[in-house]
Amino acid sequence: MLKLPEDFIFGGATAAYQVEGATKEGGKGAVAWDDFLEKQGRFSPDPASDFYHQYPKDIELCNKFGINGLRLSIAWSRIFPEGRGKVNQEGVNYYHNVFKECAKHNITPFVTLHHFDTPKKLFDQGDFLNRDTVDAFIEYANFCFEEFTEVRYWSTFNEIYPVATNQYLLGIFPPGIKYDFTKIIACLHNMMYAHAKVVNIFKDNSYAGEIGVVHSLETKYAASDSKEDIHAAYLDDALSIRFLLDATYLGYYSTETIEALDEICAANNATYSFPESDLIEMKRASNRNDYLGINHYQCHFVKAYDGENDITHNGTGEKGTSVYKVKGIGERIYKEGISRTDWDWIIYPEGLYDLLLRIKKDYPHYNKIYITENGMGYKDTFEDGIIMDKPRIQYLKVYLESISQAITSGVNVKGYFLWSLMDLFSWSNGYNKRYGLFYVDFETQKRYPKESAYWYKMVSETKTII
Ligand code: BGP
Repeated sequence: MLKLPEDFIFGGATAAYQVEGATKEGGKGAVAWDDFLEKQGRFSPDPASDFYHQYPKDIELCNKFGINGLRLSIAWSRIFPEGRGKVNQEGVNYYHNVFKECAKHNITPFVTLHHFDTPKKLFDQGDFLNRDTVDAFIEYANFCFEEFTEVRYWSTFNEIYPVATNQYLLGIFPPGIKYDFTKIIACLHNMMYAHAKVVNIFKDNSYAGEIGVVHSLETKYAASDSKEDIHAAYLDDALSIRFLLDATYLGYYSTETIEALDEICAANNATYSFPESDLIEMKRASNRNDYLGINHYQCHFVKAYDGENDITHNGTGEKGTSVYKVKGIGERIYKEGISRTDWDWIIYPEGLYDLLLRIKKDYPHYNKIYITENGMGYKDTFEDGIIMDKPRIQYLKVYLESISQAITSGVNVKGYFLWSLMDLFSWSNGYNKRYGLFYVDFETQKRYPKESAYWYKMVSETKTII
């Protein structure tokens, strides 16, 4: 049986918009998602898990189930309803109360400043394609560092690559644009630049605590040994992994990254430019990240593809409906004998092990790593308050084992935040894709521990992956 270190954090992960609900309460300003979801008419972000009102209950549950870290995000528009300018004191007080509750139960909060929810006013002016948003984000971050001195762990952004691609490649996040690589690259770079600026401010002002960024990193493998498939996997990797890690840890884009970008841009009629002054700022930040947060759920097998762009997102849980073929990159395929979830997410824990080892090798000054999200979306069934979720336990077990093996191989992983603490609202899947350790009856807002919650408690108490 594999072990995890004594000081390992066993956390639960959430995000403001996915758990709080109360989107129009407490002086909160609008975000682009409010209108986008209303227009789609598939599901509403209210009540979500009603964390806005239920947080004392949820934080107490953490404590009862051996969870000693809570990953959460601050809703920018609760603090600055218009994105910048006037502060909403009610929002500020709310987060102080949440942190107070965490302290009461010995739970360490890991706080993300931006988890997909730019205030609408800034979003409508171009979101991170507009450098004004970068300036507003810096003001907001600075405000939080000054105000929430009880917080010790900060992350600037959650998942820059999915922000860029869900907004401008898949079109499943507002503003719902597809296949626009000029926008994708500008968004990736501007957010990485904003991250660097904020890290530099944090360090220059010697704020107490630690700062990092949370990247979604899903390992890419070639679908076969052919030269073409190996190249397709390299291109997919360059845009979704190497670009971000170069920006974070080198402060510039390596030759491999630039060559891949040029090839992708040529195929998609796209352009990019990275101002020299941005790279100077990024270089200064590249040695100052205290940690890297990794969200990892799956990996991809990539095969060469020369057709037109063709993407269908499986947002229903109907297995086999997902299509991902991208011009100038490749096609993501399923592999015989490798299982996947109903949402077509490939379960392949070796992918996490390989990723962790690669980071250690390619970016040796990464400092330390937290797995900030990992978990299994599943259609849980509820019978008289009993939720048996064996497939989830199996999923968590194999991924925790790969983390333990990576630690044995010398990677400094300090904690794990299971996505998600309780069932919550999923951006493009609504409420039937459940991830929680705690089942939420969304009508009554009652919480019920699943079988996995008892299992996780045991692992956290014994540090043994049973
Ligand atoms: C990550 C996001 C989370 C969460 C999770 C599961 O990308 O950071 O916010 O949504 O993925 O994704 P989904 O809800 O699409 O299954």
